[in-house]
Amino acid sequence: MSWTHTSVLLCVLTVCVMSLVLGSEEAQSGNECADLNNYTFREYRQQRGKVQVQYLLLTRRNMNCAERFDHESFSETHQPPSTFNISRPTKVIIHGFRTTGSKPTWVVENYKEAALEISVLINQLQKHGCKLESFHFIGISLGAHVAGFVGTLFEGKIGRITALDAAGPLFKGADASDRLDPSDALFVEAIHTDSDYFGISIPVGHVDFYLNGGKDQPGCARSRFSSMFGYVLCDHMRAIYVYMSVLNSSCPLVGLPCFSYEDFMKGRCLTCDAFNGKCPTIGLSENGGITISPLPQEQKLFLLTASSSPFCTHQILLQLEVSPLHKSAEVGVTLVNENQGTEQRLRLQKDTTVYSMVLFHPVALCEINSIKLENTGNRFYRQGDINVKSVCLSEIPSQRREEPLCVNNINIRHGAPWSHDFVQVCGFL
Ligand SMILES: [Ca+2]
Ligand SMILES: [Ca+2]
Repeated sequence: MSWTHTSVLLCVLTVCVMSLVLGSEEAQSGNECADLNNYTFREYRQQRGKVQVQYLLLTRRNMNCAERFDHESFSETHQPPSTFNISRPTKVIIHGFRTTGSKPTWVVENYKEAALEISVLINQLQKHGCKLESFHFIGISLGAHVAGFVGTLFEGKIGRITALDAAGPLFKGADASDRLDPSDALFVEAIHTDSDYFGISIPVGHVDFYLNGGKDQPGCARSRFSSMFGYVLCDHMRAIYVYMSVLNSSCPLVGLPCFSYEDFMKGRCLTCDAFNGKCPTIGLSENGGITISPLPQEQKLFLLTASSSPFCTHQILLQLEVSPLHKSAEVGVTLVNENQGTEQRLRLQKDTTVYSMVLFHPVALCEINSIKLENTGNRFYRQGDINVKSVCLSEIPSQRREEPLCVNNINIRHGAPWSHDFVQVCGFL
């Protein structure tokens, strides 16, 4: 499947269907590859607001050359496209907002109309023998709610909906029947990456993955002076890039159940006991790898990701115990492996002596060569020594049989960083 930045953003009123077909016929030999028409607002007005749903078919026989089709292609009097194999699962990818940045309220107005059109097609495919549970809708932004409404029309019997940063504005306060929710498919999963702007903040699936808290993503610009993509769309589009990367890569992205991102970052959610020890994963595993029954509803899951593909990172719990301080302080914690170090800061308060915090690092804990602690202090007054009774590291999700890596009784002076080398070998699993 060739998903590119532009193809993902092309046209809101476009539905792209990919059927995983291994047919024997050659696909559209001699024909030009079909592409989506990207209507302008003026063209849309000229059509008097009529929704134009376009369908492109991609199969393993024509992975890079889409075939256009319409409702007629699957009507009783027509033979379906030769590359379409009803016995194979079908992925329906529904696009989201336009790329122009203009507010596409005309699309929001018509999302149910688009869903109705798609439901006609699904009905026709059913008549050809396709099973409802074999459909997997992947909805991008507004497309997630279109998929949800298609699901409503089929009473939640379609197989799966994956929401890639489901649209937030106008949907957060909507009734569950007017937006994506867990009742729309047998399994609904949502990936949240821009819930403070274009995306939705409330959980809308059986499980909801909040990447880096779900609001802002690492590597995305925070300045208004950066490009349109960097500032406006980067967080929102990250869900798509992460999903594409997971489909192509070998490293898993697993979510940990937790009440809030704050609790997660404070190390209060370390296991997947609620899932019988098997953390839900982003990707194509059946039910996200969840084996418990019944499925949870609107379960929030948290994970940290890197800023670029393949986005995987290791989550490491830092536990720190210090002697009581006279003033608040700050510690810089750097984890180092062969060629990279990651530094994160921890604020220490006068009245607290025990801290825990989730750190991220590109490699597993067993590959980390050293830890460095720095008394980063305060520029405006002289920072006293920090007496660290113990500093411990452990991998998240927790492996019960693994003891944390600890160093005890350290004194860190301002301006004199302390570091410790680990001698360790990664175990064989
Ligand atoms: Ca719904
Ligand atoms: Ca954001």
